[in-house]
Amino acid sequence: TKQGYQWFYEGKNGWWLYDPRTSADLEEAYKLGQPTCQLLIAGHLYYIDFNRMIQYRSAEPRKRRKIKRDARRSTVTKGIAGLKSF
Ligand code: V3L
Repeated sequence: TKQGYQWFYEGKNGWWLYDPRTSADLEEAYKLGQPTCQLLIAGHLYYIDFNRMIQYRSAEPRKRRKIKRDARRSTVTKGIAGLKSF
């Protein structure tokens, strides 16, 4: 999330930013070259798959969301982690 990149997950008709703490954890795992990581997000364990660029809850593995790592200014966001920005 430094160096001008941010992490996003898919919402309805747009992208949400991850919360800053989760975003930092994602960036660290990504930079280490880990193929996957597991993160606690809002009290639920999520799997992140960096090869497929998806996230899903361990309890609901069929419900997947796309994720992306993208340049800071190139994506219009819905907000941060479910908090809408206007
Ligand atoms: N960070 C925060 N909340 C999340 C995340 C995440 N990375 N992933 C899922 N949730 P699922 P619209 C999203 C929430 O995939 O209107 C948005 O943040 C997710 O919240 O089945 O469709 C909004 O709050 C959902 O409430 O594990 O764009 C909300 O959806 C819940 O976890 C509506 O967004 C289950 O998601």
